[in-house]
Amino acid sequence: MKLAIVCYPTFGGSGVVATMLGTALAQRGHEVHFVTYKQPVRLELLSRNIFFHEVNVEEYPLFHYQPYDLALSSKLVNVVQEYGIELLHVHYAIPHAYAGYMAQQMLKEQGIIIPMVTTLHGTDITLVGNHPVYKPSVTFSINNSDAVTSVSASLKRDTLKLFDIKKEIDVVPNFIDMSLYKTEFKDCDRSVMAFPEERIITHVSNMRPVKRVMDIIKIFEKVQKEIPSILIMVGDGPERFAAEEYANKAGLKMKIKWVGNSTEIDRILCFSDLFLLPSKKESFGLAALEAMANRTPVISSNTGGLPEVNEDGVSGFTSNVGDVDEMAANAIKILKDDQVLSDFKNAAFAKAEQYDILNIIPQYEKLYENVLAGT
Ligand code: GMT
Repeated sequence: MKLAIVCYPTFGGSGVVATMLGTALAQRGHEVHFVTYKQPVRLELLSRNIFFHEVNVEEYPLFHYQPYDLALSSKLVNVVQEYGIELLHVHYAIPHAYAGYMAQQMLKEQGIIIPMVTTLHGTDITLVGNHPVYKPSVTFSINNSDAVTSVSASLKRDTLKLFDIKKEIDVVPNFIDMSLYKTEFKDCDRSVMAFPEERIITHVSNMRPVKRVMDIIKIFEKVQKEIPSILIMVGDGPERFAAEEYANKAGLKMKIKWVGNSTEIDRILCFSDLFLLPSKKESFGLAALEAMANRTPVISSNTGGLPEVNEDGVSGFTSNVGDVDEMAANAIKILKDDQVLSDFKNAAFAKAEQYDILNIIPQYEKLYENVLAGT
């Protein structure tokens, strides 16, 4: 099959999932064309079956906002015509589903019928898409997709609650390539970061308000009073400055390492003992799954799709959003005893295995076949 994948090329989860999906499909013999404004951060182009098409937006002084969705739909039309693409798979509704729909209409005029699958990732529904300035367009593009998927059952419920949806939504959960985590030898040398007696606690995110970065610092502040530990903060974003300032004032400067946007996430997670994700909202929590695949238990909030991924009392613990005291108490429960920690690590890994890419890719392939059969 020849398909075009539209996604955000950044560190965000939706772009990472789209990249992993496209890469796996290419390995299974499909021809995959990524269409986006920059090469996706995790995309390795060296494959016979992977293509990347950059969307360029010409700047013009008249425009206060450059029309990316127009440039994207035009690019899609060109790529479909030039490479004989059979299907569009757009990740993140805004503006990708809208641009995809426009491309479909333009192609129809030339007698080319091409189906579009839209995958909803979370903030395109709960935070951004739901805003009145976007809502009619998001509703329209979801209802006019040939198939719609959501990355968790929780996100499906939210979509049906917040929008007037007439289309069936299939839940196809996010996934991880477990073969990468099953190798016998792994360089998890923790001595580069911590002393032997210290536990390593980690957080990875874009540090936007929805991640509640201050809660992370407050949880760690309590934990480190009971357990010798360090906190590694991976990523960057608007909440970092205030959180760093608070941490420094609380005397935690030497115990927290802010490493910024790292390309060594798996290496860091591999030597971590605990992962913190106390988000206000999370449709899935891919970062938690990546931690679990690295045998790192998770302390998270119980919002959105997080309880589907992080099983309370098994792969870690879930608590109400903002319940820093309970999250810290649960973190201490996991970290204070070697055997308990080891049990949680094994359980986190076992839970991650449910989301192995091998179980999920066939679901997408089946969906593509159904959609193509319907056109
Ligand atoms: O919130 C982020 O970290 C980025 C955002 C995105 O759009 O890439 O992540 C969303 O999609 C991910 C992949 O499906 C999910 O794992 C995240 O939970 C979801 N974020 C939110 O719902 C806040």
